[in-house]
Amino acid sequence: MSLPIQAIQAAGDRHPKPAHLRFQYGTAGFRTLGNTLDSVMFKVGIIAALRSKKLDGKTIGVMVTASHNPEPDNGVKLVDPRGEMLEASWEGYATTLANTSTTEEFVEALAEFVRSAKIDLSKPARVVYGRDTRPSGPALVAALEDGLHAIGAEARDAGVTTTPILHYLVRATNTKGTKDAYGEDTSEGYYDKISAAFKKLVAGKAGIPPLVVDCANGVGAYAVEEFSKLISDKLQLVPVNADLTTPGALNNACGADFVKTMQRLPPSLSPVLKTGQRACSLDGDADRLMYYYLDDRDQFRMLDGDKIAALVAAFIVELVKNAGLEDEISVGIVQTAYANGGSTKYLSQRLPVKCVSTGVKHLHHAAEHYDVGVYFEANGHGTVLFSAETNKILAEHQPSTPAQSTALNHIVNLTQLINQTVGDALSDLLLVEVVLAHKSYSGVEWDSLYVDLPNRLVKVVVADRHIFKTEDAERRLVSPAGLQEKINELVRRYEAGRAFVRPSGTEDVVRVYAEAMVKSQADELAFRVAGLVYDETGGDPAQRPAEFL
Ligand code: 16G
Ligand code: MG
Repeated sequence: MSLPIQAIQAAGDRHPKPAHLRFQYGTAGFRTLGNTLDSVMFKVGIIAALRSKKLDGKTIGVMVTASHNPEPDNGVKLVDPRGEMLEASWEGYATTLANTSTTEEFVEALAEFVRSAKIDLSKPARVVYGRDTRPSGPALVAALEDGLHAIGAEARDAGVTTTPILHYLVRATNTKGTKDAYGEDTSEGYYDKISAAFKKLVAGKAGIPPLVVDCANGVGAYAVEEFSKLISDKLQLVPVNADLTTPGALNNACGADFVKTMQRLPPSLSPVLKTGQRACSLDGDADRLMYYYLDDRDQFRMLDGDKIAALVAAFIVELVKNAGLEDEISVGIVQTAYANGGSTKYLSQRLPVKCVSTGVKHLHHAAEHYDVGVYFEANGHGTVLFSAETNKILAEHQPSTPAQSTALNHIVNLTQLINQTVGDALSDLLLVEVVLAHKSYSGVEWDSLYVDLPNRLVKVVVADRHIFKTEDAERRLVSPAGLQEKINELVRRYEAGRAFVRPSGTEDVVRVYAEAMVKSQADELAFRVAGLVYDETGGDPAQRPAEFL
C-alpha cells in the first residue's frame, strides 16, 4: 500500500507553509503564534496517523494547546499510546516534515520517511484529538482534521478538554479490554474514576473547608465544574477566573505560571481569599497546579510543585509502612534543577532523589525506575507513578491487621485517584486534599515541612541561545567556554548561593535561576549572572538592562 499522494497533495495546497518561518517540535511540541500554525496542524495530522501505523494501529493523541502562554499563542503536541509524551526521535522527524516548504517537498519527504522509518502503510491509523479554549483552536483543529482525512485516519474528536484528560483518553483507549485497562475511554469515565477514588479516600473525613480554584480563565473551569457535580458533598470547589468569553483573559494575571513567576496572589483573588484559607491556581490547559494561602499577617505563602512532592511523598511512605510493605515497595523522587534547595535538602534526607533536565518527559522516564516514583517540577507539573510490579504487590498482599488493610486500601485508591499518564492539575488537587484531610493539615502545617530558600528567575534575550549547552541535568554550562567558572566565582560570594543558566526550550531566551539565604541576595545573584550571560553573548553595552547590575 502506498501513501494517498493525490489526496495529501490536494489538501496540502490549502495549507501552505509561511515562507519565512521555521518551526520546531520543542519541549512541549510546536508552540508559537496561533495564526502561523495552519500548515503545521495539517502536517501533524498526517504525522500522527503515521505514528499510529508505525505502532500497529494504536491510538495516538493530539492536543492543541499553548498551556500557560498568552492567548494569541497556540501549539500542538502528540501523545504516545500509553499516554506519555511522543518518543524523542520523532520530535526531529516532525520538525523536518513541518519545515518542508511546498506540498511537493512535503510529499517527497513523507515518502522518504515512510521508507526509512519502515512504516507499514497497510496498518490502520487511529487518532484522538482535543483542544483548549483558545479562540484560534477551532481553525487549527480544522486544519488538523484535513490532514487526518487526507491520509484516511480513523479520528475521534474529544472536543474542548484539558491536556491530562486527552492523555487519559489515549491510554484508556489503548488498554481497553486488556489486563492493563486504565478506565472507561470517555471524559465521563475519567471524572467517574477519579471522583470515586477521591470519595473512598475521604470517606469519614468531615468538614473539609472549601477550596478556591483559580482556573486561569481556561479549560480547567469545565473540569472544576464537572468534578464539583460529583464531589461537592465532600469538597466544595469555588471557581474564580472561570471566564471563557472575554478576549485576552486566558492566563492573564492569573493561573499557575503567573503565581510561580510573580510569587504573588493573582489580583483577582484578593477580594475572595480570606486569611488562612487555602487556594490554588491551574494553568491554561490544567496540567499544572500551584497552591497558596495568606498567613496570619496576610502575607502570601506559596506551596509549589516541590511542596506538593514533599507532602505527597511523605504520605505515601507512611501508608506503605502502615500496610507492612516497606521492605517491598520503595518511594523515590524526581526533581529538576529548579527544585528549591530547601526541598532537595529535606527530601534527600528521607528518600532517594534524582535530578533530571527540565521537561515532563525526562521526569516521567526517571520516575518509572522507582517502585513508586513521585515527580514534580517546581512549576507545579507532576504526578506519581506506580510500577507494574508495585501494582502486582498491592493486588497480592495479604494484610495481617485491620490497620494494614486500611493502609493498603488507601494506596490502591491512590493508584486510581492519580492520573499516571501525565501531571494533572485536577487529579493532583484532589490528591493534595486527600493528604491534607488525612493529616488534618492546613496550609500552615504543610508549609512548615521545610523552609523555601528565597529565589529569583530572570530571562535574558540573547542573539543565539543555541550556544548555551549544559550538562549534569542543566546545572552546569559547558558552552560558552569559561562562563561557568565565572558563575561559580560569583555564587561563592553568597550564603547558600546556587545559580544555573539554561537555554529555554519554549521561548527564544536564556533562563537564569538563583537562590540564596535572603531574598535581596537571591535577586542580586540572579541579575549578576544574567549580566554575565548578556556580556558573554556580545550584547550591546548601551542596551544592557539596568537591573543586570
Ligand atoms: C514545557 C514543559 C515543562 C517545562 C517547561 C520549561 C512539557 C509538557 N512541558 O512547558 O515541563 O517546565 O516547558 O520551559 O514538557 P522552558 O524550557 O521555556 O524553561
Ligand atoms: Mg500546561
